[in-house]
Amino acid sequence: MKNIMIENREGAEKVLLVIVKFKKDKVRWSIDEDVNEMKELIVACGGEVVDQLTCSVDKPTASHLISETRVKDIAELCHAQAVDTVIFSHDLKGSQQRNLENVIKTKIIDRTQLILDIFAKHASSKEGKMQVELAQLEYLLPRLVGKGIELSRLGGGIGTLGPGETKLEVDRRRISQRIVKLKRNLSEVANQRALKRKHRKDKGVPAFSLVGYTNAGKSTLLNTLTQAGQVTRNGLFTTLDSLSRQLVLPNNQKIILSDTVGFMHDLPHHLIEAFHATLEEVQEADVLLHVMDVSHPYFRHLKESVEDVLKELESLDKVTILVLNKIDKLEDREWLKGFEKNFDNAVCISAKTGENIPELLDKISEMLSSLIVEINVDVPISRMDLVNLAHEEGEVYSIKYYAETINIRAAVPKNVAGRFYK
Ligand SMILES: Nc1nc2c(ncn2[C@@H]2O[C@H](COP(=O)(O)OP(=O)(O)OP(=O)(O)O)[C@@H](O)[C@H]2O)c(=O)[nH]1
Ligand SMILES: [Mg+2]
Repeated sequence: MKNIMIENREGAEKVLLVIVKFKKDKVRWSIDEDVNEMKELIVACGGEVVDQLTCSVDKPTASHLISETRVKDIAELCHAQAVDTVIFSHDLKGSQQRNLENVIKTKIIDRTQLILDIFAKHASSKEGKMQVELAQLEYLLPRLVGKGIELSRLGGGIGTLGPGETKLEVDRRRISQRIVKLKRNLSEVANQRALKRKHRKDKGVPAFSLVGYTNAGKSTLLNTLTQAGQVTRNGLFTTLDSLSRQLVLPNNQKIILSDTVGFMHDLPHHLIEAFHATLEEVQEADVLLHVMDVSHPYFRHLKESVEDVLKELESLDKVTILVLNKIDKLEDREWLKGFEKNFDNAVCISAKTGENIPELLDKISEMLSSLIVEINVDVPISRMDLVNLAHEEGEVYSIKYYAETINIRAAVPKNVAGRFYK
């Protein structure tokens, strides 16, 4: 699908940033944090913020989200600064976006559109492109409904089907069909991934998944540990696809390490849904490596946002190693020791310089041994299902059949061990 968001013209597009804050919201993000992140997103889209304005909203209005006075302020600023695009830090309904455009006479974009635009720019694999297109179309579809009202007016009075509406219905049908096709193709991709994971599981190779806020250094760490050659860059949402590599630990144990798309606070819901196939790597992982950029001024908030996304993926309870990355950028490291002590499994590293990587590898080995338990158990002769379970989930040392019992000796994942003792 054509890139529907900011188009990169010659020179940067002049942007007016509108930060929307709801008075009664108990938000953990300060205005500065919102401004900084929105600016990074805008830069990633090829825009340049020429001015900014904060709208403190008591009650959002159905028509424009913000008050009419503020809409006028924005229109004046746009005129004075020859702004090309106004970008809202809060999502807008289709009707609000159109109403704002009618008054302000400038292109209006919301945060979700901005994020979708970056994703569209960075998607390179077939799967990545399909996932982005799905998210874009799902964003677009409900917004076309509003346009229908407008276009049908052009068509004439009650009962007349205007040409605009006919075209709109065709567009809507085409988009809906395309969504169905993309979902079907993506579910095939998900099946292929599931099959690959099953092969790995059959071989008993544990899966570790790198997760974290965008730009935390996940891909850099994958490269340092496995020479994967993953693209890394100082910017938001560099990686969109999941990439898995084998890592052999110093004690010769093998694991699979996967890199994936970075998270962000208030990530649009249908983006998470569209990236279902990619994010399944996280959901299916045995252990998560949560990579944090500790040189980021608000890294504690970023950690909470990552945990929000993990919760949405039902993966917050997974065994997790907290990887406190970019320590080479810190002048003072004393406070970090205190922070590290708050967690059972935290390791301070620099993925870039390689500092403390051996400690991280030790931690990975340690987690690995805590995931597996050895069992030596007698089960009733009728319980062949448990023999199968031992073969499927673990490493079988011996199976001995007696008159009424079966003796199973095996190493199995901790989370299934209990089933043998019921
Ligand atoms: N100084 C320093 N820079 C680092 C370190 N790790 C990563 N970086 C830099 O941080 C930037 C982001 O790194 P990436 O590895 O692309 O980050 P990511 O988490 O994969 O980001 P996304 O793919 O966007 O989610 C790059 O410029 C890296 O060179 C580190 O330990 N120290
Ligand atoms: Mg990356």
